[in-house]
Amino acid sequence: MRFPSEPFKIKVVEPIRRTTREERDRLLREAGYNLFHVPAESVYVDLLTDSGTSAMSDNQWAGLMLGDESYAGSKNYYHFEETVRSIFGYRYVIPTHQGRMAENLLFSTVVKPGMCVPNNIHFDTTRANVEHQGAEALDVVIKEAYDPHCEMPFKGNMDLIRLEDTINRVGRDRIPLVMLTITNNSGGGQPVSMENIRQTRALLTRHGIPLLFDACRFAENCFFIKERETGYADASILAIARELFGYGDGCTMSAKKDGLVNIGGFLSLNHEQWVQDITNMLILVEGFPTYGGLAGRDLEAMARGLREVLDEDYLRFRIGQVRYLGELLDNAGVSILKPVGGHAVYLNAKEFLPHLRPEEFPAQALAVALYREHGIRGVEIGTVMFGKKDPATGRTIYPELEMVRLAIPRRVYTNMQITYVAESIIELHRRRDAIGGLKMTYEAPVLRHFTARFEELPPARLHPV
Ligand code: PM9
Repeated sequence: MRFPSEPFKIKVVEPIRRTTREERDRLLREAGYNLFHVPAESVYVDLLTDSGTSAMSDNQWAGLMLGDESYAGSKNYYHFEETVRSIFGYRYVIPTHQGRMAENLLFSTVVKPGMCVPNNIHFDTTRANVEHQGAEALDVVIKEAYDPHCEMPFKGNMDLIRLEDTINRVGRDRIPLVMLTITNNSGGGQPVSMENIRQTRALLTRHGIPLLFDACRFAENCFFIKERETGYADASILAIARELFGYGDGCTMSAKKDGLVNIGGFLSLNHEQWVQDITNMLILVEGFPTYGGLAGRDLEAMARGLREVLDEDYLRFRIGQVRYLGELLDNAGVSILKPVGGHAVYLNAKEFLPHLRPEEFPAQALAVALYREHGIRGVEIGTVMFGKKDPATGRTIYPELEMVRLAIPRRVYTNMQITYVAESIIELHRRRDAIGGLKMTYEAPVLRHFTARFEELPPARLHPV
């Protein structure tokens, strides 16, 4: 079946409140046109993120009741540790309350000012944590990743020629590690192939540089390998994951994605000295190494979620649901980033709103219009999130892609709700000429998208549907 139906039935429901256009218009004004500041209760379909928004299974909820809240040596930690080791294969397992803490602990331990950390594309928290150490966060993805129309099966791949040039230019001593983000969130949730991972490993072995994975969406990446890469059609997701992680020296993980939990993360590594230093820091900022900022019950839910996410029926539905939304939009002539990625559909705002200039934040304007007209919340992944000021000229350097990401929470929305999203966007697309741009009136020095404020520029009003 091309779009598999839900491989679960619904046991508990959470009512959604419908709002009026007038109410959403007021909420937008109060939020400074920043959708992070709109109350979730006033959103009909919330596609802001797939992070921490999963519906847990009955098995995970049952696991919560088995939480052992001992300060040290909780039995849930041992279950969690054994689960992570059996999937990822690294020796040490360090729980953290979410992914960015894993990044912070890693980079504050191994990255020094003036160093450089290459990645296919850094996610925003990863980039910010590298830069916070006074180091350069360098994106070395293949150039096709920046072409929204280029259909390639593994558009998240590392550009190996550029990576080798970077190592030769920067010097091995200034590169403490290389990362691969699977799937590549900032490039559209695109997977990295096993072949590319193998070659990245071989290159780094020649230079004596460790390879780490940003593993947030590892199961989705493994499913794409099974679907698209020769030789893997009959392999289990677990076997693919074991091979993939076997090419690395460790990983950071936000379990809020493919851990199928609402909070949690971890670091898993082989490097003993790093682990010792990270553990000392963990005790200072998160907690004892057998809970790392989480409750025992959270560790149990994470252990169970990491097993469930390997289920092929689940992954087939998951990837199929995202693809379903992408194909409805594509067939209606709405420009999206192609091919459709693992966790989200990305609207190409430059082509959706060709009448807006880059400095009018087209993707943010599109996200605002989608919420105002239809109660759907997406997130800007473009100039607001990744635009930078050139320190020499003060001018904005615009990112290559200007997109609105519609991230689908795992096991949360029915295909009918996804159809509603598609129809709403197609309707908005028909009347896109009436969407005006935005002017930024406040920005924070780092991760500005979370707190930025805007004013609307005319023409700002669409007529009610
Ligand atoms: N990603 C996302 O929505 C949540 C934060 S921004 C709304 O995509 C990668 C590839 C991520 C990621 C979070 C993190 C950080 C690291 N790497 O949010 O700290 O996509 O658990 O993880 C978000 P935490």
